[in-house]
Amino acid sequence: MPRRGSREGRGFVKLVPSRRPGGPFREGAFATRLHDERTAAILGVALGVSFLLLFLTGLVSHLIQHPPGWFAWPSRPAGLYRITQGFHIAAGLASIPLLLAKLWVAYPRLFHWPPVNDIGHAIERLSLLPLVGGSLFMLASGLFSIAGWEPWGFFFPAAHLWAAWVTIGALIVHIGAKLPVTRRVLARASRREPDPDPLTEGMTRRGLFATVGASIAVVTLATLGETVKPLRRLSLLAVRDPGDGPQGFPVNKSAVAAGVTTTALDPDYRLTIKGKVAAARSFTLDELRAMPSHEATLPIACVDGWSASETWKGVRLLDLLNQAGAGQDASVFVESLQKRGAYRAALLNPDHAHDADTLLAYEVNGEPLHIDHGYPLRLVAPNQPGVMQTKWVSRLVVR
Ligand SMILES: Nc1nc2c(c(=O)[nH]1)N[C@H]1C(S)=C(S)[C@@H](COP(=O)(O)O)O[C@H]1N2
Ligand SMILES: [Mo]
Repeated sequence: MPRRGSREGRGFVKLVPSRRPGGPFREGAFATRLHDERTAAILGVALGVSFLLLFLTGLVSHLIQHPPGWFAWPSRPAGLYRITQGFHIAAGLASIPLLLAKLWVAYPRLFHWPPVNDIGHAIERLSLLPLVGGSLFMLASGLFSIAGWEPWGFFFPAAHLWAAWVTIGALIVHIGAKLPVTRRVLARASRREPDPDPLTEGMTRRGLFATVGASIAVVTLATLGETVKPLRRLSLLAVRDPGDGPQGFPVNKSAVAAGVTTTALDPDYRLTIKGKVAAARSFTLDELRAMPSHEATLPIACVDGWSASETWKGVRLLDLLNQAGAGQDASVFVESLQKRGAYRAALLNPDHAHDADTLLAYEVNGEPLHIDHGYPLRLVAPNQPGVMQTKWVSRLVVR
């Protein structure tokens, strides 16, 4: 006589019909090689590498802007941030065709029968929700943000960062679950099978990869010009032309938008230095111009992926710090005339504050700074994100 418990057990299993349903669930419903494990694995490896590099470059950019105690971003090499952030945006854009292809190749797996084999399989399938949702959110929110379109009520960097942790966590679970299959199907690489007949089977696997590769090439060539100047003319999809704007380079926040049109032109303008100094000081623009000047060619590298290298002239921050008697380990909080807004001030770590090329610039490319570029004074520092190159500087607080 069967025990009660086992009969109950069978009753539970019966919730899932024992017969495989038809339609997309039937065996061989997606028989072409475009949906097979090998195609999915190849796209998966490419996407996995891209996502890990996106995560690292994104994390670096976040840490630079919100440094915890253990993190100090160096001021050299001067153009490094331009490269890490330029790469972040380029890899993010290139991942869009890659992700779409991967989802299309893998979607038949949603119709797996039975829906779950065991607990491990259930976890792997559940992790697809944060993985797919997170990936779509990351690429879409990044794209909207660089396009200057933020229809959400939340602050982009925070949402982008938190979704990144969720996505990368789900990705690690996914890699762990798929590693054996991936290794097995990729090891079979050398035994090349003939391509299927394109007339009866539609696109070949090689055709799919060529299409994805061509899409990536087009997206990259049509946007990279916003940071690689020789490609400017190809930049049909780029949001920014790095040569467009007053004095030949872009403006993110204009003087009007920042509300500084009167204060920046005020004849009573003074730059003040205070905080942990031997003596607080203040300087008129003429006094600053009379000090030894220094020139440096440095990029403005925006987190949005555009960048422009210019030749700046101004006083060294180091000279001002020495005049005020600040210590060698001083960090400097640089504040703008702009009263409100997330980017009205930036904290320079000691390395950046004491770099010989860190300037409070009053000229660019031989001309007095345009008001939209920060007249009377803007900060420029080597290897620093654009958001921390404060414009319309009015106060330095030494810490
Ligand atoms: N005071 C102030 N400085 C600022 C900003 C700002 O909004 N306010 N924007 C920053 C950002 S995001 C960038 S990329 C650069 C843009 O510099 P540009 O306008 O000279 O090209 O300025 C930075 N300096
Ligand atoms: Mo920026």
